[in-house]
Amino acid sequence: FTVTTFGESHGPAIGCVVDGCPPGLALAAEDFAADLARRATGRSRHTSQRREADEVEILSGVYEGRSTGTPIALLIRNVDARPKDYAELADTFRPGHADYTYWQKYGIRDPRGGGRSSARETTMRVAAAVIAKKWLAERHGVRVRGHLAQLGELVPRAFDPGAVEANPFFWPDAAMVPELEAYMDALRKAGDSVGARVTVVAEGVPPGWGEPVYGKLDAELAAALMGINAVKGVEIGAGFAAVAQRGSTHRDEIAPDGFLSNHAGGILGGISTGQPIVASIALKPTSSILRPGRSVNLRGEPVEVATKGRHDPCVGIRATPIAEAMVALVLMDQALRHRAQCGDVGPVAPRIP
Ligand code: EPS
Repeated sequence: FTVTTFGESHGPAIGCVVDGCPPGLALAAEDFAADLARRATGRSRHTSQRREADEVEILSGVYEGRSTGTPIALLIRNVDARPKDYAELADTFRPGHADYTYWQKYGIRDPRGGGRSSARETTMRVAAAVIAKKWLAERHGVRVRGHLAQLGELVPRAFDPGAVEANPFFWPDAAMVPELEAYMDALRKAGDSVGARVTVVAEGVPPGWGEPVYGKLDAELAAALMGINAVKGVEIGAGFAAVAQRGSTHRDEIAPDGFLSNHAGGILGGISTGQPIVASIALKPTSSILRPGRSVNLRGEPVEVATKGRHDPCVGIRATPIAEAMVALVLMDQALRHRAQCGDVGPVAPRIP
């Protein structure tokens, strides 16, 4: 199951090709709306104010409402691109942005909003993952859900799964939402940005998905999650907290009616245990900020860069559906690989619930 995306933030459209979807999956353009709206810009004052409809057109691979097994091409037209806003950026590099590395690599770049490096591209990952989420849910009862686990210094004081979709932050503690709003308002006024942590949990994954040496499930999740714009760290289960744990604590003891903890994050030896899969990402503060910063222009002369435009003061706020998407894409790929190699083998006794 592979996904390729194409398109630039201020080009005419963005799109993707999804290869390897099994035939027979019911799919319609409406299936994409909910997750795309969860990720979209302009849905609260705390994110980029660019107004994109993010309406999916299915160009191929679906006939009479069902996947045919052939490549599924999806297209979203950019309707609120403003390429002229980026004239100044063409001559310099935002500190902390991929502007500089794209230039060094290709010697040519599309400076309009970052072009290909803009988080606009993540729209198509979320769209592609709608297919994976649907197949995983229908075939295996797998549910992939994320939440914002830290915003700058703020950490949830309570965890209520029901609260997550009821606020624009995907925050699991409803009582703290006014605090987050005030925090973001102050940050925006200061022309600055902040980092965040997002956690994704995949429930219902059966034991046995993943490869033991190459293509470990956790390695593929880490690569996929690290491939999201602005991600600087990935943790599976206890992650870096494992450094200070004892083996007697970290190991997840097993009883006939279940594991007694989940420090492993649902993966042992690269293979799913049947427990919830838990992955977290650290997102850096947005580099496109109003606060002036030092840089150089194309001639190597010192300049000051202050990025205007419609940027997110915290990219992590919209990252929850993107992280879910990457987890779902990896899980679907691993599910199909498991089926291809092991067919009907497993789960075998003893089955730990
Ligand atoms: C982004 C910068 C802004 C955001 C964009 C992500 O866009 P532009 O490319 O116009 O500068 O609006 O987000 C989206 C357009 C989107 O759909 O997510 C960035 O620098 O990553």
